Amino acid sequence: MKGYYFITDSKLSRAGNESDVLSAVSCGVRVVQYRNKKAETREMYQEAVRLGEICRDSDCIFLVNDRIDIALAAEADGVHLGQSDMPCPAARRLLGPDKVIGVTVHNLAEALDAQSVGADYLGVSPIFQTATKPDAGKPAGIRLIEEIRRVVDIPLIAIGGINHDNAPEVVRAGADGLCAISCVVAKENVREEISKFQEIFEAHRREI
Ligand code: 3NM
Repeated sequence: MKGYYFITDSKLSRAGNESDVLSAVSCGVRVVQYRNKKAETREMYQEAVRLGEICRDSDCIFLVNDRIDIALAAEADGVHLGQSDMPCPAARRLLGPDKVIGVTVHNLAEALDAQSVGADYLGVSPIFQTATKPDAGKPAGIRLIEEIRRVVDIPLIAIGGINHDNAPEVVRAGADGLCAISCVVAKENVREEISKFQEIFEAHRREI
């Protein structure tokens, strides 16, 4: 779970989720998260099946945000859970030992807890101010990545207000991956934006 981590956003996307995911896998993205807070269950299921097929064809991990039922029905590789979603141990009982479970954390205590209950990776957020998720809360800054990095072994994916200018400091702080939504899907050339993030990641990554 290294490098740029892709999350869909149908509200911000210019080209649509399917086109965006095709662009992401064509750039070599290794993880795609299907996040859709608005769609009805039927639409979500159908879209998850289609996006999952695209990812499977490219050996890319396909995760569903929040909806364990959709992840199971669409045979996704796992889920990403927020702090108000299903608790990780309950999700693990439903999904079994082999599925990937990511958990969003906002502080060190949440990070230690998520690791101890079996999360496979952490979303660390929000690093900077973001308009994409209005209820994201106060930006934590890169210090939160450094702080969590010192005590947690599982991969850390940084999210929230990340752009090409601030991405280097995020990677240098110890993030294993980084995600930017508005700076990618709302832009004209999604591939170009992702490739720039991948270049930044390779230039600044630190081996741990
Ligand atoms: N989760 P952008 S912030 C999906 O803080 C999401 O948990 C967040 O979008 C959190 O890259 C966020 O446009 C949106 O700031 C990030």
